[in-house]
Amino acid sequence: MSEDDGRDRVFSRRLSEVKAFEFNETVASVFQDMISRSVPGYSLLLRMIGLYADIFVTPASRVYDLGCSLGEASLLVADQTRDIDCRIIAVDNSAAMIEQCRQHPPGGTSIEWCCGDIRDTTIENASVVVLNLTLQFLQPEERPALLQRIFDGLNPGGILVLSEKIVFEDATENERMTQLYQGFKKTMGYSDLEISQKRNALENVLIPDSDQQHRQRLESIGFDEIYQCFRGFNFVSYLAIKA
Ligand code: GEK
Repeated sequence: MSEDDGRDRVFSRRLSEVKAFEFNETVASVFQDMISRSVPGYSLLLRMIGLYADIFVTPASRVYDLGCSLGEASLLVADQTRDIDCRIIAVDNSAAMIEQCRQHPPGGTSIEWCCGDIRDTTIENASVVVLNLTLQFLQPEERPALLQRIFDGLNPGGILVLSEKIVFEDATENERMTQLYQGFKKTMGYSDLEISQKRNALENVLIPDSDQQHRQRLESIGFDEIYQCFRGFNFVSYLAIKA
C-alpha cells in the first residue's frame, strides 16, 4: 500500500520524541481513517446527527458544526435539510481541515466553511449545534463559557449534540474501559506502539470530563432535557434540549 492511501500511519514508526497532538496537514490528510478507526461508533454518531437534523432543524434557523474537521456531520445535515431554508455554519481552526472541506462538491443545503476558533464564533438563531468530539480539546475552564454561549444562541426547542470521550470516576471502571478501548483500537488495526504514542501525544491536549461533570454542567447552564443517547466504552453522546 502506498503512503498516500489515506491510511493513518501517523504514530506507526517509533518517534524519538512524541510531540503534542496537532490537527495539522499530515493529520488532516488521513483524518477520515484516523477517526473512523479510533472512535467506537463514529459512523453511528454521524447518522444520529443526521437524524436529529431531520427532527430539530427549523426553517430560517442556523445549524452550527463546531470543530467540524472534514465536515462529515455538516454534509449529513446538508443532505437531510435540502428542503428546509436554513444556514449551516461549519467551523474549525485547522486551516488544513477547512481547506479539504472546501473541496466537497455542493449538495443539499450549502455549507459555510469557516476557518476560526469556536471560542470566538457568534452563535445565534440556532436550532442545532453540534460539538462532535470537540469540547474535549478546549481547556476545561473554557468549556462552561462556550456551552453557555451555545445555550444562549439556541432558539426554544433547539438542541446541542455533544459527543465526547469520557473518564470514569470509579477507578476500576476507568481501568476496565481503557483496557476495552485499547482492545477496540487493536481490532481496528492499530499496533501497541501506535496506541501508546498517540495516547502520549494526546496527554494534556484531549482532557476528558466525566459523565457526571457533563450532565451537571449542561443542567446548570439550563438545558431542560439531557439524554445520553450513545455510549461505546469510554465514548458518549448527549442530546441536550432547550425548552
Ligand atoms: C467530526 N466534529 O468528524 N476552534 C475550532 N476548532 C477546534 C478548536 C477550536 N478552539 N479546538 C479543536 N478544534 C468532527 C470531529 S475532531 C475530534 C472533531 C477528534 C477542532 C480540531 O481542529 C479538530 O478538527 C476538531 O476540533 C476535533 O464529526 O479528532 O477526536
